[in-house]
Amino acid sequence: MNKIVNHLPTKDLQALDAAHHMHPFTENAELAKKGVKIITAADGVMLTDSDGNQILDGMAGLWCVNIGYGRKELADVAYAQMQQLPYYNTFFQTSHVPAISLSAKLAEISPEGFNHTFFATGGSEANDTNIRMVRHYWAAKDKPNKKTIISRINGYHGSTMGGASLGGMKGMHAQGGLPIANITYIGQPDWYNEAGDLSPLEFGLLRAKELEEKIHELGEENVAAFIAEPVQGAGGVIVPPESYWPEIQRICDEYDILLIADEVICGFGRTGHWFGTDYYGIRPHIMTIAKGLSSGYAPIGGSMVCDEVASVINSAGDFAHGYTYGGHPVGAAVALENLRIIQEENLIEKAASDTMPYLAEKWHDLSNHPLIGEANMVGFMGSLVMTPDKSSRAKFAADVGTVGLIARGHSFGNGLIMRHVGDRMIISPPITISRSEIDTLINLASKSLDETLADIKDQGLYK
Ligand code: PXG
Repeated sequence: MNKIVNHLPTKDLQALDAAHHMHPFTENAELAKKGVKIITAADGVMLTDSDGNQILDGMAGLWCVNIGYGRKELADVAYAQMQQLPYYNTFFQTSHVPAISLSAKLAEISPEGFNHTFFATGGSEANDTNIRMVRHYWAAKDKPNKKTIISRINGYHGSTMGGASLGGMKGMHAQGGLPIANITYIGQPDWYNEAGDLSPLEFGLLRAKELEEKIHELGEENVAAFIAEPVQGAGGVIVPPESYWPEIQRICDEYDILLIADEVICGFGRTGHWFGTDYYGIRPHIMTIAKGLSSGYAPIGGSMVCDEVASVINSAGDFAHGYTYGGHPVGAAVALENLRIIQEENLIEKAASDTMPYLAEKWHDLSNHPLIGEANMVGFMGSLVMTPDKSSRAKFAADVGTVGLIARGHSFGNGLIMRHVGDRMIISPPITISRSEIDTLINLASKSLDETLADIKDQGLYK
């Protein structure tokens, strides 16, 4: 393999980064002082940094490198596609082979009735498409007032104006005058933090019924759609109680609104099925896809659209919407090869029958740790909720995220990428992670929790 190894020393790269590179979701000034961690290579589940350290990537990049790093087949198709047709678009009555083949492949692997895809370059753009598509759909059906989209507090749907508005992240709304008009929110099904004395089943129903109340409040004639992630990812791997999705489905069926499942993280094997909607038995009208679609090797995303919605949109004249790089030939070719590998190597079935239950058992054992109040795992999406008192599900007295940040520091220091969202620790490893790599992940996570506990006791935060 041709490895690119020659680069400047780490401190020079860090200085250049601090001088010229603005980072997303980062306190840039703080980072400039500390010096950024620079990843230079990766193989399987392991990253290499610019000092030659090996790090186990418990997050599959940003929840996306589902088949693991270093699959040369994907590089080969990208190279071949760039030589044959590096770019063409699908506007104005043209198309190209990779976009055609990928849309057909997606129709094959997706749930019954999903035979159409509108491409974008990532999840945010695809969710912007969804906002426009569902409003256009209702307008085409002579119901132009059906514009409002209901979403959830602490949901994540991207970072564009539309995506961030669909998301229910207060910190994002506070910057840039969001949300855009006609988007509104209901509560999230976070039993651990928000249920009080209710059982998970009671609380799941309660939170689902908020959708019905919101529809009544707004008037069904004004509601276009409800959007949600099957399992909230960026919100902290919040696994809804079992009662939640069936009740949401009942409400969506009963009222005349569209259901958008944001599969950007849950899709392409992460839950042990092709889609999170398969895991929960949900029947959406639109699915947002990105990330695992190409395992992150090239940027591509899209909206998978059910037959009924597609037929209305396709019969309503010109859908005045599209992105220069939507369904880019290189991204589409890479995605197709990624799906071929997932399918031919039975990666989802293998994980679901072996490594996923193996990790789940060990992950749940971590709830015996004095710091852990609850361990959640769906497929390969896991969270650990840290608490100073398991019996009362108490929060730490320090600001939310203080302990999470300490735990993340220990984890990175121990060579494991395990992230924090507030005081929850989260993982989402490549679906190809092996049993022995899982053992390593668990040992490093456990060691990091021990060190965190010792630290916060020292600092008087464990109360
Ligand atoms: N929907 C969901 C469910 C996502 O998780 C997007 C849409 C937006 O996709 P793009 O490709 O535009 O980023 C996402 C992205 C995190 C983190 O910190 C999560 C995402 C992106 C960046 C960071 O967990 N999810």
